[in-house]
Amino acid sequence: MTQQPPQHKHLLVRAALGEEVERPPVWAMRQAGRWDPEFMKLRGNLPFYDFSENVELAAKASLLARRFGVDAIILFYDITTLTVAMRLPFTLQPGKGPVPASPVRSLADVERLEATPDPQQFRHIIELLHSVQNELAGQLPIIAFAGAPFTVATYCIGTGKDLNMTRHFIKEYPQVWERLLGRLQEATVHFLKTLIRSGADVVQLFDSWAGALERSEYLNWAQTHHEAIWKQVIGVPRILFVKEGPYLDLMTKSGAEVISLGKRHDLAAALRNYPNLVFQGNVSEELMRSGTPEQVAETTRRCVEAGGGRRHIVNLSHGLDLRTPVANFEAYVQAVTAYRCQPRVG
Ligand code: 1CP
Repeated sequence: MTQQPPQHKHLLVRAALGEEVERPPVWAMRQAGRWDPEFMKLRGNLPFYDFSENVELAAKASLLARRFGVDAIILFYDITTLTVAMRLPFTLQPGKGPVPASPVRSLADVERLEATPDPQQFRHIIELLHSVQNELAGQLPIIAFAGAPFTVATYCIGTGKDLNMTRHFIKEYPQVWERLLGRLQEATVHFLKTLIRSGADVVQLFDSWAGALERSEYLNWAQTHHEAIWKQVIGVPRILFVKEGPYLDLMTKSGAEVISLGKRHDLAAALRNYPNLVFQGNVSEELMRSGTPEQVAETTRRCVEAGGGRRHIVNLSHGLDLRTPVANFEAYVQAVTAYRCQPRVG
């Protein structure tokens, strides 16, 4: 699955492949972001896309979490970075998130989106990957990611996490919606394959808002696309994240080898019920925001115990809240890096 000899495989990659490890690896979704005072200094007043398209700044932002001792670096860009490369520009609006310059409304709008944009269009991401790779010199694996078609489509039509508005749009423009999902699927495959070829060690698909769908909607708008993407995007460990995804039976059939769990899930039960899969999660980001470092350390240790040391990547249920104290993030990482698995007997 990887070109490196086994002794050089990163801890996170070994865990993602279900191999024996000395302790589970740890990182956090949104580890590179506004919760970190060092990030805020770096960010200054630059608009989001200007910041993330600046390779030097984006590389520094990606690498900030290294000082805490995490086991992976996620590249600093956004799920809308790909749609910008497809020629749908966005601006980031405070309190709203990414807003398209001109929301998709018609088949012609969909046709205008480039399904396989020339990698020149996202050259800054490839350069970012290379720059982070140079800086890391093989010390840590690099996670590249994409939004899944459903979640990215909600931003393209301008509804974001407002599911009622999204359903309203789909009722009004069913054909536009279907074509948009198809086009995003194609672009996502192209984008992730390019990043794997450029050296990404792991990829994660974020379908953040699909967890709120009814089962039949999930099957049509999320599951179909996860399966199609994972059939084509191969060669490195793949992680699927659906925020509080209720359909674990479907998530585990997507083709990803790692499934990210939320607070609704029981980690130990998932490991028992799906012996061929690896699970990521599921420390509470609410506790990370509001608890003491001691409480965070204790909860994290319980999560590591529930994982049993193998087939487990420690992470949060969702991303870090921007009010998370630095001392809590330190306590979270240290609780994992201090842990040692009991050697197996026999
Ligand atoms: O002002 C700022 O700095 C903007 C905040 C921000 C950041 C730090 C945005 C805007 N995007 C990012 C980077 C980002 N986005 C990363 C890389 C950094 C890291 O993980 O450490 C990643 C993985 C994302 C992914 C992303 N963007 C998701 C999926 C993950 C999730 O949190 O569910 C989603 C839904 C987005 C959309 C988005 N981008 C930004 C905002 C404010 C939003 C809306 C989020 C919301 O409404 O909750």
